[in-house]
Amino acid sequence: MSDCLFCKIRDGEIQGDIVFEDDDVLAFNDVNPHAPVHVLIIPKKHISTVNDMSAEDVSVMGKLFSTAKNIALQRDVSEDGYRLVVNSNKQAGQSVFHIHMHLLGGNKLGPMVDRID
Ligand code: DGP
Repeated sequence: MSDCLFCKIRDGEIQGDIVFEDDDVLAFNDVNPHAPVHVLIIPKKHISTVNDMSAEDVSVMGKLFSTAKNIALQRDVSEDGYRLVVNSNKQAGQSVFHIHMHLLGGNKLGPMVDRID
């Protein structure tokens, strides 16, 4: 059994508020939303970080973007705008080590990162 939280949501061992699923991709609402729309989009395949991607994973990463586009349309944030974020490793704030794309929208978002001088 996997220790990965998002693999457990994928496998139904932990309940997820799923908004989209196909053979390769799963999307569910973030448990701790930072915006009115905050959806996490993951490859079903366990890949820990962007650093762990291989050539065969390129197409599923493209599917994360097309899924984000479709969900943004469904949730009516396409026109006003939304943000897609993939944190990679600890210093970037990654806390769950299964690649996930954050889709954030529904209000005006602040600066993407604190300015570092
Ligand atoms: P990151 O910091 O980029 O690794 O984002 C991880 C996100 O995962 C964070 O926004 C909170 C969310 N999260 C953590 N645990 C759960 C959970 O059990 N269910 C759901 N739906 N989201 C979770």
